[in-house]
Amino acid sequence: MSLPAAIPMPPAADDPAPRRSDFAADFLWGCATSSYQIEGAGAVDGRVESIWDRFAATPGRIRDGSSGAVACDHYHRWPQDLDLGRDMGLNAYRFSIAWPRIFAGVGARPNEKGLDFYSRLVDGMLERGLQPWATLYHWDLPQYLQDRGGWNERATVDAFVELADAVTRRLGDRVKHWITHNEPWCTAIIGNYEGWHAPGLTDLKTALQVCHHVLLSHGRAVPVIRANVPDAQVGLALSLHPLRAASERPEDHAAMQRHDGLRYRWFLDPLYGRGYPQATWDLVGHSAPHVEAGDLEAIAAPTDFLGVNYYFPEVVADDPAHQPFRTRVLAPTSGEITAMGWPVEPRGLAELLERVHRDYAPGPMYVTENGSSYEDTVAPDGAVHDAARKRYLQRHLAALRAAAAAGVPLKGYFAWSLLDNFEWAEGYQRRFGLVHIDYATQERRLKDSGRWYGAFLHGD
Ligand code: IFM
Repeated sequence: MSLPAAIPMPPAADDPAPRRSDFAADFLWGCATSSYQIEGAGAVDGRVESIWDRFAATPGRIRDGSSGAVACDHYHRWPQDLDLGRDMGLNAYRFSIAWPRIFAGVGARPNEKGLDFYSRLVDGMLERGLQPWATLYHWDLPQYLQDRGGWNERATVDAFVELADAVTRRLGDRVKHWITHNEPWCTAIIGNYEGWHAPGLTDLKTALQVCHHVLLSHGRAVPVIRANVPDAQVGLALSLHPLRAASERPEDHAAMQRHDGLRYRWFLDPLYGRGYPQATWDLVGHSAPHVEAGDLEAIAAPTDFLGVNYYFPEVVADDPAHQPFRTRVLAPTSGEITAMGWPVEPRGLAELLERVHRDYAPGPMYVTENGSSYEDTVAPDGAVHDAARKRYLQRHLAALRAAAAAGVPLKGYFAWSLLDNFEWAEGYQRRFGLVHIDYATQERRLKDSGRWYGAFLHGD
């Protein structure tokens, strides 16, 4: 397992500007979004409460006290949003299914109005030449399932398989690309151990059981999707970071290895048939998940691609105060950062993709998210001159080209995100879109970064 040794890479001299022709002619170019972050229409057409509605309604959970109740009103304005994607020159669009729109309760029949919405949306994509990429779970668990224990309960695995079945039966004639889960790390660890995402729990044992059930639900959904969609391409999207040790000290190197065990191998090892990494299993002790016979085989169901979401490298230090991992991820103290406080390191993208390819050979790989948040303003000329985001995008596409040249079987790239949207615990204060949203008027405005992406896609 090839974890590179330590410390930040030196800033690279600028790579030549990327051109579309640097990539294969059939390369997919998309933008990604997720249901809760953009749809709004919280109580329309039979949608029920999600854990994010409940979390957002809890004082102090969301930085600006907001919620996804209205968001970008994409539920009603999707034709305009898809037009923007088409005009930019995208040939793919990644969206997610809101589970609370599909099942209103345990034992309920699928909600036809919810399915109809996604059916219309998919037709809209196909009419505009956008290949639909559907994610089945991007964090908006129905609250009624959380009330029964959420992902900590094995029954939620069955409920997810039922969701996968209902949705792929309805959309599988037109949607061929399926992502079971987006970023299981966030579902499990941020939501149940770090606690700053819904449902807001802070218990390691719960988080690792949630993680196991999320991975199991992925593996159990794969054959169901294949049965309903014979020509399906199925995978999942992981959020991953290249790691750096905070210093040359052996303690920091060891901390980086321990962090790697949880952040990277805890997910990828079982997905690619190696079971949970023993060192991490031993480290977590009684917090290790309950695993039943056959679970690991199910999790390792063969997939057609791996989605990688990349934002930034993590710098890890030894921290004896943080048991059992004794690790701390450090905030950057120098260098370029985004409004999220995340370091900008395009080369990290190539490094990460090369490592995953080398370690697991997952087959075709897609960058299923990559993007940046900046404090955008509308200039007097009516435009959003987001030069930093444009540069971020250019430099990451140059890194993508480098990874492809190094032999990574890259097949596509999805910028996060098409629209500014509800950035979870940060509310609307953090903007990631290539399209600016004026939340007071719902006016859409293509930013300079979106214009650049369009020019890149329309160029040679
Ligand atoms: O907005 C999120 C998205 O929902 C999941 N990946 C990271 C993005 C930026 O934080």
